[in-house]
Order: sequence, then structure tokens, then C-alpha cells
Amino acid sequence: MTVGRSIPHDSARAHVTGRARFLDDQPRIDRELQVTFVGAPCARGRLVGIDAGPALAEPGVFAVLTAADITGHNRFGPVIPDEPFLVDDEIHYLGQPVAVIAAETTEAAERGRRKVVVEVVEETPILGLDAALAAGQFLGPERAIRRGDLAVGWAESRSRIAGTLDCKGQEQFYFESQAALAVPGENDEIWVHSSTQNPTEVQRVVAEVLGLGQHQVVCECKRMGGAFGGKETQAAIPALMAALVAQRSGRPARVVYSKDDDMRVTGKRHAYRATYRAGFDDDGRITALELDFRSDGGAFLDLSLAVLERTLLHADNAYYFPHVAVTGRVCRTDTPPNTAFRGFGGPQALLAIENVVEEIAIHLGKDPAEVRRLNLYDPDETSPRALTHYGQVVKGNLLPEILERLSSECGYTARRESAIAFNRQSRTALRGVALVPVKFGISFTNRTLNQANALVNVYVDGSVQVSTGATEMGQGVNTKIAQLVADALGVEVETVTVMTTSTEKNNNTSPTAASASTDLNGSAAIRACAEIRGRLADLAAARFADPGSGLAAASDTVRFDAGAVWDSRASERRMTFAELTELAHRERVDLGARGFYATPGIDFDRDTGRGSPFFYFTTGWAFAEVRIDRLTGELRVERLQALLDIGRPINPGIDRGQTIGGIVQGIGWVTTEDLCYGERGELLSASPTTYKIPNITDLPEIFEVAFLDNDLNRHNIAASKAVGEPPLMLGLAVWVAIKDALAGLAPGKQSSLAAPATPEEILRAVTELERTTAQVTGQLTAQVTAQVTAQVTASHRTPATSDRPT
Ligand code: MTE
Ligand code: LUZ
Ligand code: MOS
Repeated sequence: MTVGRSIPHDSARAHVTGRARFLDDQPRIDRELQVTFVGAPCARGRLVGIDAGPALAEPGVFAVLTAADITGHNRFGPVIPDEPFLVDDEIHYLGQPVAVIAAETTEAAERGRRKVVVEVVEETPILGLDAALAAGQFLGPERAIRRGDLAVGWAESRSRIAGTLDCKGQEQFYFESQAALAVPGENDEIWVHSSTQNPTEVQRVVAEVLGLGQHQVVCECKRMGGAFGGKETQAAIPALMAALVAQRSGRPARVVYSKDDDMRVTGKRHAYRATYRAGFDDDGRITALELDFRSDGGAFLDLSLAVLERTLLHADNAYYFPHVAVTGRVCRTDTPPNTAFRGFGGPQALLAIENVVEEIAIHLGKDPAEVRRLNLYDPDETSPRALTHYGQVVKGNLLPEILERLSSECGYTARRESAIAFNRQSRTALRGVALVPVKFGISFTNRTLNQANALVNVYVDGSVQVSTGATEMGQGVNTKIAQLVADALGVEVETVTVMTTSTEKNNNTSPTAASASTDLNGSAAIRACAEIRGRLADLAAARFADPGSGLAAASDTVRFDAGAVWDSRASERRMTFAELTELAHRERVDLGARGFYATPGIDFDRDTGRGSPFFYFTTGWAFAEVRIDRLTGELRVERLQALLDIGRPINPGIDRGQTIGGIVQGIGWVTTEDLCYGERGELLSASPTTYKIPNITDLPEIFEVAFLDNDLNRHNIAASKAVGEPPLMLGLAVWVAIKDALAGLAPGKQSSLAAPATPEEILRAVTELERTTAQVTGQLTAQVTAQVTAQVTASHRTPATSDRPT
């Protein structure tokens, strides 16, 4: 058995030696053109004219193509086709592609790009949620999920809190920028190599925009250097650029975005504003909740409605609300369309509800972990308190158990008490702790997408190639599928290769997203294997049958394991898997199969907001302990411990990597990753020098990740659970711990901490709290200043030992 073993990622060696081929590493093809684009010079306005003359005069510039060169439809989109590929009239974001430059070299393309003259009539752009709300600019309808009777919920409450929470977006920051290579073929066919999570969508969009049938376009993806949702829909534009040039020129064409271009013109995680009102009893049990979300969708719809829908479905996180109204709306602004990013609307929902629960605890002066425990869904599946606000029963709920284990393992009570004691006497620093749950629904909320097909080819030497719609972006789906296939056929994993993803082998595939690719594609692959194995078992049974010893042919007693085949009733007579496949070929037995899988039992009606959208939930808790500097706002994450239920991992090592990476990416979102825009809609933080993703020195000082042994999740493949996105939201524990630290400054007082909690934001919140807190007198401020001056003089770096709790 290889499932359950931490074998190395199939690209690990190639990644670290630099041998892994990404799109731009593919050798240049004869006559290949290099492609770049000219972006709109304003965030909103009208395109009046394009003068390509000066660009075409540049040596090496081959062509400048505009919307007028498009032979199909100049509109596309994953849900509704509202987005132009090239601007043909209205401009809706700065850098929106206006023209495509094709040249003999990248340098020539870049020179040509600077020479194209774009004439526009500028208009005032709508930037940010305030402007969109003031102008009444929305994309799509309002969405809502309601349960119970809020009037009853308010009547049952003893206290209430209300407020607003803003969180900013987040850049996916994959290392490999958006890229595509298009190669023209016979009969108008086009072969597109794309760094995409969604080859089928690239195939479809290229066909539609170029005016071809899908049968004339193949899209393939060997691997991505990271994607994180950013290539679920937005690989389309670069693929279109390359494909348009290939179609018009008859030559291969390649585009590779620079990092800065990529950050400026592609969509990100949605910024959100959450407005809330909650009523609760004296213990902190929530009786009524109103939660409204406004997201910044950018200029076009993209996946914004699906993202919003997932937000509404995660507004409960892990908590039961008897009377609840969750509503949401996507706002339209003049920035690139925002899109999928690990968590897909879940992180914004969890941040909002965890903020509410934290504020309830602050209001009541109670232990926030206790308030969280009280509000958890009931693990008793027959209890009304096990039913989500949309009507799905939370099954196999281990959240109370995980909480109990983690809080004892991290020494929660003692750490909390010590933080409280510390905050009472410290003048320069504050400490905070938090225990935060995550419950993440697994399945695409769009039911149709929960399907997959797989092609398994067994060769006469007994080796295996498997192809599915899953794309490899570093998350290890190829390795997991190889492990599943190896066990399904009873062969060594070294004899299984997962092939380049291509629409030629797998049609109408879903994006590699929603954390469900192994579930979906692995299940389809296993079904194909079962079919082949069935045929082989029949053949082997006939071979093993021995009338002399009375052994009748019986396929169900044939065993396959580790490359050997035998009849369990006479295990001394064996043949190798390769001998059997050789025989099968000679006997004209089919050694290939397609498998198909559709997730059973899911349905959700987005109009009524009722149903069971998810196959199951991946859950966990994280404990965070932080220390903030009251005078600089600087943050130290002293400890992070997480405990997750991911079922029985197919590859525990890979899942550990996913968990750690996800948590760190989540911490980045709520602490240092700060998207800043100028008045013209220009992204000011458009490179790693100004946009701070976490690096190795930002890791929590103590960082422990553990998995719960859970055998309860039998219905999913190999009893595993999806792991790709859920851990990101465990990173929110750091933000909640900062909020807890602020509460230590002024017990009982609410802080208005936004996300990300950068040092500036923390300092702002500290200052605001100090201003509104009567306890802080001029005398105390003077005292603090004196103490800090002394400390800074003594040593800039050494933490103040006098601040340690005694
Ligand atoms: N891990 C790596 N290394 N690189 C990535 O781009 N994307 C994440 C997650 N883990 C990503 C990653 C996202 S957004 C998703 S949805 C899942 O991987 C997708 O893959 P899976 O379905 O195989 O988990
Ligand atoms: N993509 C999508 C997703 O189209 N639907 C989803 O529900 C989803 N969830 C997470 C990530 N991507
Ligand atoms: Mo992940 S946001 O589902 O690509």
C-alpha cells in the first residue's frame, strides 16, 4: 500500500534542482513570436483611437493587434460573458489590455509596447467600496440566506453588539506569472500551452473569442509555479493574447507576464466590508445575528458571485445561530476583476464571524474560547443545533473534541492567564491569545462542477499512465493520484506516471479548485482502474484455474499487490503484473479505461438559500499567541499550534506542507499583505518591495501542526479529506489574538481593528483605544514615553525582559 505514506512530491527533485519545466522554460519553437500588451492609461474612460504606426516602425515588431482583429466574440467570462478580451470602447481598469504586440524578441515587443499611442477620454474612476456604494454600482443580484425569526432572536437576547469590519484583498503571489504559448496547427487548429488551473475554460474561451469550435482547440498544462486561485479564470487573457497572434500570424506565440504587470492587471482576493448586529444571552450564546457583506468585485463579474455565495455559506463558521439573516452584494469598481483565492470568500466570512464572537466575549468579559465552545454546532446529528443556517446537517463533527485536545496541548488556560497578567503590568507591549475553529465546506457550490473524468492506460510492460483534468500547481495532486492508482491496480507507485493535463485526453473538466481535485479526479481514476483490474482478474482467474487440483476459475479471489498477482486460494502460484498485462495484450484484452465520478448527495438552491451544498466539512482549530509593541505596532507571533481533522491523509507529508503553507498565507493576509492604491487606481504595492508576503523569518516562533486520527469519514476517497484551502483560515487565529491583545489594553472596550493588522493598523487601533479610554491619563502616556526612550537607548533589538510576566 502506498496510500497513507509520505512519498515525496513527484516534482520535488525537479523543483529544487531547477529541472522542473514551467511554461517559459519550454524551448523556443522555430519562428516563435514574443507577445506583450498595451494597457489602458486610465482606470475609467473611453478608447478613442490606437496609433500602431510608431510601434510597427520599430525593428523586430511584427504586428499590433486590437479588438478589430478578433474574429469571434470579444466578450468572455466564466459565468456571464461581460468581460472584453481587448478594450473596444469603455475602459474599466488601469492597464486593461488594449492592444497585443507580437515581435521577434521580447526586447522588440517591449520597445513596440512603449511606442503604441492610445488615445482616450478619461472619466473619474470608481475606486473602493465607499465610492461603489455611493454610486450604487453593483455586479449581479443580492444574495441572502435566512433562518428563524430575527424578532424572536432579538427578544431572546440580553445584550447586543454591532459594528463594521473592513478587510482588504490579497495578491495570490504565485511565483510563475501568467503565461501561455499558442501553436497553430492544420485546419485552423490551435494548441495552447497555458499556466492554468482550468484548461477546459481556456479551451472554451479561446474557441469563442477566435471563432472556432472547441474541437479545434487543445489546451494543456504541465504544471504551474503556483496558482492559489489566481489561474482559475484569469489565465484566459494571456492565453487569448498568444492564441490571437498565432491565429493571425500562423506562427507560434508566447506571452509571459512580468511580475509587476501580473500584479497590476490581474484580480485578487476580494476586499470586503462586513456590517453586523448580534444579540446574545449572558453566557454569550448567540440568539440573533444579522450579517451583511459588500465585496469589491472589480470591473467584471468573473467568479465574484460564487465567491460571495461561499461567504454566505461560511458566515456561520462552526456556530449554530437560531435566528439569522446573512446577506451580500458584489460592488463594481474600476479595478481588475477580483477572482478566486484560496478560501474563495470563506476567509472573509470567517474573519467577520470570529470578530463578532470575539466582541461578544469582550463585551461580557468572558473567555473567548468558552464563548466559541458554547456556540459550536452540536455533534449530535439529530439535534436541531446540528443544522446550518442553510439547512445542511453537520455530520461527524469533531470540533468540540479537537478544541478540548488542542487547548490542553497548548496550555491555553495558563497562557491566557499569563497574557492577562502581563498586560496588567506592561507599559510597552501587549500579549494576546486566541483559539479559533475552522469548518470549511468541501465541494464546488456550483453543483455541475462536482464531476471529473480520468483516462488510465496500462502498457504491456505493466506500467501505467493516468490523465485527469487535475492540474498540478505544487499542491501534490499528481502524487496523490499516482498513489491512489498504484493501490487500485496493486502496482508499485514508481510504475505510475501522471501525465500532462490536456483537454485532448479529458474533456469538459472542472477547474482544479475548491480543494476537491484529489477527491474528484482521484475517484474517477480509481473507477477506471477498477474496470481494467476487473478485466485482468477474469484473465488471471482463468490462468490460475487448475481442474487437476479442483481450483475453479474465480475472479473475486484474484489478488493484486505490489506488482504481483495471485489467487488467494493458492497463493504459491504467482505472476507479475507485467506478465499479466503482456498476456492480456496477446489475448486482446483492453488495457485502457475512462472513469467518471460525480459527487453524490449534494444539492443547493441558491434562490431559496436551502440545501446541502457540501459533501463534507474539513475542520480544525488553531491556537495563536502574539505580542504587539504598543509604541510601534510591531507584531511577533510567538506561537501557533493547529490541530486538524483531515480524515486519513493520502500523503501526510504533502498534507502537512499544505497545512503549514496555508496557515502562513492566511497569516500574511491578516497581518502584512497590504494592497495600496493611488487616486488614479494605480496599485502602489505592485512588487515584492512594497507588498509584503511572509518569509521564513515571519514564521511563528513555535509552530506546530498535528492531525487528528479520524476514521469517521469513510464516504470520501480512501477515507481522506480535502486539505488545500481550509488551513489558510486557521491563520486568522493570529488576527483574533491581536484583537485579544488590544482588549488587554482596555478590558471591556471594543477595538476597531481592520485587516490586515499591519503595524500601522495596530498602532492606529492602540491609539484610538488609548484616546477613548479614561484610564489613560497624560501621566501614564508620559510614563510610557519615558520608559520607551530608555529602552530604545539601551537596545533597539533586545526584547524588554522587564515586560515578561512574573
Ligand atoms: N498549494 C500550492 N503549493 N500551490 C497552489 O497554487 N493552491 C491552493 C491549494 N494549495 C495551491 C496550493 C488552492 S487555492 C486550491 S483550491 C488547492 O490547492 C487546489 O488543489 P487541490 O484541489 O488538489 O487541493
Ligand atoms: N471555484 C468555484 C471555487 O467555481 N466554486 C467554488 O465553490 C469554489 N470554492 C473554492 C475555490 N474555488
Ligand atoms: Mo482554489 S481558490 O479553489 O483555486
